[in-house]
Amino acid sequence: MTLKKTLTIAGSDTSGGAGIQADLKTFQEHGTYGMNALTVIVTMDPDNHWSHGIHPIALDTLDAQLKTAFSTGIDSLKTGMLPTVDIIEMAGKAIEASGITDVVIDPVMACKGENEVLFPENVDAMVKYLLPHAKVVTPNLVEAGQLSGLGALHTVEDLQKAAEKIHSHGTKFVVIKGGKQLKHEKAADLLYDGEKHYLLTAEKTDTTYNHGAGCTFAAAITANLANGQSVKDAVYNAKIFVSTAIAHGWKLNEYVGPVMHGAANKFHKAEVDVVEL
Ligand code: PXL
Repeated sequence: MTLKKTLTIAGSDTSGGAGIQADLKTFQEHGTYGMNALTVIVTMDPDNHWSHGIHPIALDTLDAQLKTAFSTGIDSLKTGMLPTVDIIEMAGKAIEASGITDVVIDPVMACKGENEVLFPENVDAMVKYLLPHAKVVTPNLVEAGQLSGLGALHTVEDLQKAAEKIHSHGTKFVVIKGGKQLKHEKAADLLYDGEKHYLLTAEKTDTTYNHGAGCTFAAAITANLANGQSVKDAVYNAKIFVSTAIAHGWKLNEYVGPVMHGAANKFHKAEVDVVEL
């Protein structure tokens, strides 16, 4: 038996909820074979309120990993935290050279709870090196505001405008993760295919234990694409997967509560509605 091969080019979240850990757990839950090329190691300081340390991987080490992974014949891939302009450029050029089309770009700009966009110069590099090669790009509200140049986004109409701007950078589909921050009674995400806008909604879960939700959503889309789903089905099923993971979020320690990546295969699945706008 062979398995579909899914690759994440992303950072390590030592606390295990986000980053490559979220991606690999999610790939496993979808029955795909997960591989990774590590870009950065993120640590958390228990003596300083869990503040994050960012430790980028050397460029030649990333280059060697990309060579290893792509030599195996990847079915789909995602990117996550790419901490420097040089790393974004290297990842983008490797993706382009690979010719892989099922590419999900999760344009991570900051960790949840750390509000500042960490490296503003990375936004331009993502637009230049990553978005033209993306089938799907999955920004959250803050990231969509940055990539579109529209700044703070609050409403579904704001999301539609931002999605159209981001689409013009060359990506085929845009998924904006509105999540709980959006002014909407439900947890709503927007899918734009270049022509039509769709709103996907689920019940909001009243929890702060949602660390890793964004990575998990993008990884589930990536695995669903490897498994042959259309983008629309991949996004719909990924939303069910991540909404269920959030509903079963749990407390790791006094600072962080990760989603439960495997919840959708164990518990009752969350319900998701889709409407065309
Ligand atoms: O959730 C964003 C994220 C992505 N990737 C890594 C992270 C985080 C947040 O902690 O550590 C490696």
